[in-house]
Amino acid sequence: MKTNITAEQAEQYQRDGFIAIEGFLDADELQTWRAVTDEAVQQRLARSSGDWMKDLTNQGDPDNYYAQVFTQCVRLADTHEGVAKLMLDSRLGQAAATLAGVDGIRIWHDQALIKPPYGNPTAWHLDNPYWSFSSRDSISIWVALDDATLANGCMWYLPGTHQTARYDNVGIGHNQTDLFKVYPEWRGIEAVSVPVPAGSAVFHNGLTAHGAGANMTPRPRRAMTCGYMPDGSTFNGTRNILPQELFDSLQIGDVLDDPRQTPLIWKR
Ligand SMILES: O=C(O)CCC(=O)C(=O)O
Ligand SMILES: [Fe+2]
Repeated sequence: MKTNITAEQAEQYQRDGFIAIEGFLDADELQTWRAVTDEAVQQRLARSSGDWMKDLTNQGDPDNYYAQVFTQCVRLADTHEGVAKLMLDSRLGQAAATLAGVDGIRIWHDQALIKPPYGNPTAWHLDNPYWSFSSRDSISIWVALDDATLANGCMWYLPGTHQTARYDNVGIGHNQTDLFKVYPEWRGIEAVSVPVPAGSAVFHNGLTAHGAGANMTPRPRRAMTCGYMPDGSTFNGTRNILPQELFDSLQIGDVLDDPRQTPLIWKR
Protein backbone atom coordinates (compact mmCIF):
# COMPACT_ATOMS: atom_id res chain seq x y z
CA MET A 1 0.00 0.00 0.00
CA LYS A 2 1.39 3.34 -1.09
CA THR A 3 0.65 5.23 2.12
CA ASN A 4 3.78 7.36 2.36
CA ILE A 5 2.65 10.91 1.76
CA THR A 6 5.22 13.42 0.52
CA ALA A 7 5.29 17.07 1.53
CA GLU A 8 4.35 17.99 -2.07
CA GLN A 9 1.31 15.73 -1.95
CA ALA A 10 0.16 17.22 1.35
CA GLU A 11 0.62 20.72 -0.07
CA GLN A 12 -1.37 19.86 -3.20
CA TYR A 13 -4.13 18.33 -1.08
CA GLN A 14 -4.29 21.40 1.16
CA ARG A 15 -4.48 23.70 -1.88
CA ASP A 16 -6.96 21.79 -4.07
CA GLY A 17 -8.92 19.88 -1.43
CA PHE A 18 -8.30 16.54 -3.15
CA ILE A 19 -5.49 14.36 -4.47
CA ALA A 20 -5.27 11.14 -6.47
CA ILE A 21 -2.68 8.50 -5.62
CA GLU A 22 -2.37 6.03 -8.48
CA GLY A 23 -1.36 2.48 -7.62
CA PHE A 24 -2.32 2.99 -3.97
CA LEU A 25 -3.08 -0.73 -3.67
CA ASP A 26 -0.81 -3.31 -5.27
CA ALA A 27 -2.33 -6.10 -7.37
CA ASP A 28 -2.74 -8.52 -4.45
CA GLU A 29 -4.25 -5.88 -2.19
CA LEU A 30 -6.67 -4.85 -4.92
CA GLN A 31 -7.81 -8.42 -5.31
CA THR A 32 -8.41 -8.66 -1.55
CA TRP A 33 -10.29 -5.33 -1.37
CA ARG A 34 -12.51 -6.41 -4.27
CA ALA A 35 -13.31 -9.84 -2.82
CA VAL A 36 -13.91 -8.54 0.70
CA THR A 37 -16.07 -5.61 -0.44
CA ASP A 38 -18.12 -7.73 -2.84
CA GLU A 39 -18.84 -10.29 -0.12
CA ALA A 40 -19.77 -7.66 2.47
CA VAL A 41 -22.08 -5.88 0.02
CA GLN A 42 -23.80 -9.13 -0.99
CA GLN A 43 -24.38 -9.99 2.67
CA ARG A 44 -25.76 -6.53 3.42
CA LEU A 45 -28.11 -6.52 0.45
CA ALA A 46 -29.40 -9.98 1.32
CA ARG A 47 -30.52 -8.85 4.76
CA SER A 48 -34.23 -8.55 5.38
CA SER A 49 -35.88 -5.16 5.27
CA GLY A 50 -36.19 -3.44 8.59
CA ASP A 51 -32.41 -3.03 8.42
CA TRP A 52 -32.15 0.71 9.10
CA MET A 53 -28.77 1.02 7.38
CA LYS A 54 -30.29 -0.48 4.27
CA ASP A 55 -33.50 1.52 4.47
CA LEU A 56 -31.49 4.74 4.87
CA THR A 57 -30.57 4.62 1.20
CA ASN A 58 -33.58 2.88 -0.40
CA GLN A 59 -31.33 0.07 -1.56
CA GLY A 60 -32.53 -2.03 -4.41
CA ASP A 61 -35.55 0.06 -5.44
CA PRO A 62 -35.37 0.24 -9.24
CA ASP A 63 -37.74 3.22 -9.31
CA ASN A 64 -35.81 5.26 -6.79
CA TYR A 65 -33.53 7.89 -8.36
CA TYR A 66 -31.01 7.76 -5.48
CA ALA A 67 -30.80 3.96 -5.54
CA GLN A 68 -29.78 4.32 -9.19
CA VAL A 69 -27.03 6.83 -8.29
CA PHE A 70 -25.25 4.11 -6.37
CA THR A 71 -25.73 1.08 -4.25
CA GLN A 72 -24.56 2.52 -0.95
CA CYS A 73 -23.60 0.23 1.90
CA VAL A 74 -22.60 2.16 5.00
CA ARG A 75 -20.44 0.85 7.87
CA LEU A 76 -19.74 -2.54 6.38
CA ALA A 77 -17.03 -2.93 9.03
CA ASP A 78 -19.84 -3.36 11.57
CA THR A 79 -21.16 -6.44 9.81
CA HIS A 80 -18.12 -7.91 8.05
CA GLU A 81 -14.86 -8.82 9.75
CA GLY A 82 -12.85 -8.66 6.55
CA VAL A 83 -13.93 -5.06 5.95
CA ALA A 84 -13.19 -4.21 9.58
CA LYS A 85 -9.67 -5.55 9.15
CA LEU A 86 -9.09 -3.47 6.02
CA MET A 87 -10.57 -0.30 7.51
CA LEU A 88 -8.79 -0.44 10.88
CA ASP A 89 -5.38 -0.43 9.15
CA SER A 90 -3.37 2.32 10.85
CA ARG A 91 -1.51 3.04 7.60
CA LEU A 92 -4.73 4.42 6.13
CA GLY A 93 -5.15 6.60 9.19
CA GLN A 94 -1.60 7.85 8.98
CA ALA A 95 -1.95 8.76 5.30
CA ALA A 96 -5.24 10.56 5.93
CA ALA A 97 -3.85 12.39 8.98
CA THR A 98 -0.73 13.46 7.09
CA LEU A 99 -2.75 14.89 4.22
CA ALA A 100 -5.23 16.56 6.56
CA GLY A 101 -2.50 17.86 8.86
CA VAL A 102 -4.07 16.46 12.04
CA ASP A 103 -2.63 14.46 14.95
CA GLY A 104 -5.19 11.68 15.16
CA ILE A 105 -7.78 10.05 12.92
CA ARG A 106 -11.01 8.24 13.77
CA ILE A 107 -13.29 6.39 11.41
CA TRP A 108 -16.63 8.10 10.83
CA HIS A 109 -17.95 5.51 8.43
CA ASP A 110 -16.80 3.30 5.64
CA GLN A 111 -19.08 2.88 2.65
CA ALA A 112 -19.10 0.87 -0.54
CA LEU A 113 -20.41 2.97 -3.42
CA ILE A 114 -21.29 0.96 -6.47
CA LYS A 115 -22.61 2.89 -9.41
CA PRO A 116 -24.81 0.43 -11.28
CA PRO A 117 -24.65 -0.12 -15.04
CA TYR A 118 -26.11 3.02 -16.67
CA GLY A 119 -26.41 4.51 -13.18
CA ASN A 120 -27.30 8.15 -12.54
CA PRO A 121 -24.63 10.77 -11.89
CA THR A 122 -23.72 11.68 -8.31
CA ALA A 123 -24.74 15.34 -7.99
CA TRP A 124 -22.35 17.94 -6.54
CA HIS A 125 -22.26 17.79 -2.77
CA LEU A 126 -20.06 18.12 0.31
CA ASP A 127 -19.61 15.24 2.75
CA ASN A 128 -18.96 16.84 6.12
CA PRO A 129 -22.35 18.61 6.35
CA TYR A 130 -24.02 15.17 6.43
CA TRP A 131 -22.00 14.12 9.46
CA SER A 132 -22.47 14.54 13.22
CA PHE A 133 -19.35 16.68 13.66
CA SER A 134 -18.19 19.80 11.83
CA SER A 135 -14.53 19.97 10.90
CA ARG A 136 -12.56 21.81 8.27
CA ASP A 137 -10.10 18.88 8.35
CA SER A 138 -12.37 15.90 7.79
CA ILE A 139 -11.13 13.72 4.95
CA SER A 140 -12.34 10.78 2.89
CA ILE A 141 -10.59 8.09 0.94
CA TRP A 142 -12.23 6.76 -2.23
CA VAL A 143 -10.58 3.62 -3.58
CA ALA A 144 -11.37 2.59 -7.15
CA LEU A 145 -12.09 -1.15 -7.30
CA ASP A 146 -12.66 -0.86 -11.07
CA ASP A 147 -10.94 1.52 -13.45
CA ALA A 148 -12.83 4.77 -12.90
CA THR A 149 -13.21 6.53 -16.23
CA LEU A 150 -15.05 9.44 -17.79
CA ALA A 151 -17.40 6.80 -19.24
CA ASN A 152 -18.36 4.99 -16.04
CA GLY A 153 -18.56 7.78 -13.47
CA CYS A 154 -15.15 8.77 -12.15
CA MET A 155 -14.92 11.44 -9.46
CA TRP A 156 -15.04 15.18 -10.27
CA TYR A 157 -14.02 18.05 -8.01
CA LEU A 158 -14.44 21.80 -7.79
CA PRO A 159 -10.88 22.59 -6.69
CA GLY A 160 -10.32 24.85 -3.71
CA THR A 161 -13.96 24.88 -2.60
CA HIS A 162 -13.02 23.46 0.82
CA GLN A 163 -11.48 26.82 1.61
CA THR A 164 -14.74 28.77 1.37
CA ALA A 165 -17.31 26.05 2.11
CA ARG A 166 -19.81 26.41 4.96
CA TYR A 167 -21.70 23.62 6.70
CA ASP A 168 -24.98 23.86 4.75
CA ASN A 169 -25.94 20.41 3.52
CA VAL A 170 -26.42 20.37 -0.23
CA GLY A 171 -27.86 16.85 -0.43
CA ILE A 172 -27.31 14.57 -3.41
CA GLY A 173 -30.42 15.34 -5.44
CA HIS A 174 -31.35 15.23 -9.11
CA ASN A 175 -29.89 18.55 -10.22
CA GLN A 176 -26.19 19.24 -10.47
CA THR A 177 -26.98 22.95 -10.20
CA ASP A 178 -28.54 22.70 -6.73
CA LEU A 179 -25.04 23.31 -5.31
CA PHE A 180 -24.94 26.74 -6.89
CA LYS A 181 -28.18 27.84 -5.24
CA VAL A 182 -26.23 27.66 -1.98
CA TYR A 183 -22.83 28.63 -3.41
CA PRO A 184 -23.45 30.99 -6.37
CA GLU A 185 -19.83 32.12 -6.03
CA TRP A 186 -18.64 28.67 -7.20
CA ARG A 187 -20.59 28.72 -10.47
CA GLY A 188 -17.62 29.72 -12.60
CA ILE A 189 -15.11 27.22 -11.22
CA GLU A 190 -13.80 24.73 -13.79
CA ALA A 191 -14.46 21.17 -12.60
CA VAL A 192 -11.57 18.69 -12.59
CA SER A 193 -12.20 15.04 -13.48
CA VAL A 194 -10.15 12.35 -11.77
CA PRO A 195 -10.11 9.19 -13.87
CA VAL A 196 -7.91 6.59 -12.15
CA PRO A 197 -6.99 2.96 -12.70
CA ALA A 198 -8.38 0.33 -10.32
CA GLY A 199 -6.41 0.22 -7.07
CA SER A 200 -5.89 3.98 -7.01
CA ALA A 201 -7.07 6.15 -4.15
CA VAL A 202 -8.52 9.63 -4.26
CA PHE A 203 -8.57 11.59 -1.00
CA HIS A 204 -10.82 14.61 -0.56
CA ASN A 205 -11.55 17.11 2.16
CA GLY A 206 -15.06 16.72 3.61
CA LEU A 207 -15.83 20.28 2.52
CA THR A 208 -14.59 20.00 -1.09
CA ALA A 209 -17.48 20.02 -3.60
CA HIS A 210 -17.45 16.76 -5.53
CA GLY A 211 -19.59 14.48 -7.62
CA ALA A 212 -19.37 11.79 -10.26
CA GLY A 213 -20.67 11.39 -13.78
CA ALA A 214 -23.27 8.92 -14.99
CA ASN A 215 -22.17 5.36 -15.67
CA MET A 216 -22.58 5.05 -19.44
CA THR A 217 -21.34 1.47 -19.49
CA PRO A 218 -23.14 -1.85 -18.96
CA ARG A 219 -20.81 -2.71 -16.06
CA PRO A 220 -20.84 -1.55 -12.42
CA ARG A 221 -18.28 1.01 -11.19
CA ARG A 222 -17.22 -0.13 -7.73
CA ALA A 223 -15.54 2.02 -5.08
CA MET A 224 -14.74 1.40 -1.42
CA THR A 225 -14.54 4.53 0.66
CA CYS A 226 -14.10 5.73 4.21
CA GLY A 227 -14.85 9.07 5.84
CA TYR A 228 -12.52 10.09 8.65
CA MET A 229 -12.98 12.37 11.64
CA PRO A 230 -10.06 14.23 13.22
CA ASP A 231 -9.54 13.04 16.81
CA GLY A 232 -11.12 15.49 19.25
CA SER A 233 -14.08 16.43 17.01
CA THR A 234 -17.32 17.21 18.82
CA PHE A 235 -21.02 16.41 18.32
CA ASN A 236 -22.92 19.02 16.29
CA GLY A 237 -26.48 17.77 16.84
CA THR A 238 -26.89 15.91 13.53
CA ARG A 239 -27.85 12.24 13.83
CA ASN A 240 -26.52 10.91 10.49
CA ILE A 241 -25.46 7.31 11.21
CA LEU A 242 -25.42 7.44 15.02
CA PRO A 243 -27.41 4.64 16.66
CA GLN A 244 -30.47 6.08 18.45
CA GLU A 245 -29.20 5.24 21.94
CA LEU A 246 -25.86 6.94 21.45
CA PHE A 247 -27.50 9.91 19.73
CA ASP A 248 -29.90 10.34 22.67
CA SER A 249 -27.01 10.31 25.13
CA LEU A 250 -25.03 13.08 23.40
CA GLN A 251 -25.07 16.82 24.05
CA ILE A 252 -23.88 19.27 21.42
CA GLY A 253 -20.18 19.86 22.10
CA ASP A 254 -19.47 16.39 23.49
CA VAL A 255 -16.26 14.85 22.15
CA LEU A 256 -17.05 11.91 19.85
CA ASP A 257 -14.70 9.26 21.16
CA ASP A 258 -16.72 6.05 21.50
CA PRO A 259 -14.14 3.41 20.58
CA ARG A 260 -16.62 1.20 18.72
CA GLN A 261 -18.56 3.93 16.94
CA THR A 262 -15.55 6.06 16.03
CA PRO A 263 -12.40 3.93 16.39
CA LEU A 264 -9.12 5.81 16.61
CA ILE A 265 -6.97 4.18 13.92
CA TRP A 266 -3.92 6.42 14.11
CA LYS A 267 -2.43 8.92 16.50
CA ARG A 268 0.84 10.81 16.21
O1 LIG B 1 -18.71 7.35 -5.83
C1 LIG B 1 -19.44 8.30 -6.05
O2 LIG B 1 -20.19 8.36 -7.03
C2 LIG B 1 -19.46 9.46 -5.11
C3 LIG B 1 -18.48 9.33 -4.00
C4 LIG B 1 -18.62 10.33 -2.94
O3 LIG B 1 -19.40 11.23 -2.97
C5 LIG B 1 -17.74 10.22 -1.76
O4 LIG B 1 -16.93 9.27 -1.69
O5 LIG B 1 -17.83 11.06 -0.87
FE1 LIG C 1 -19.31 12.47 -1.22
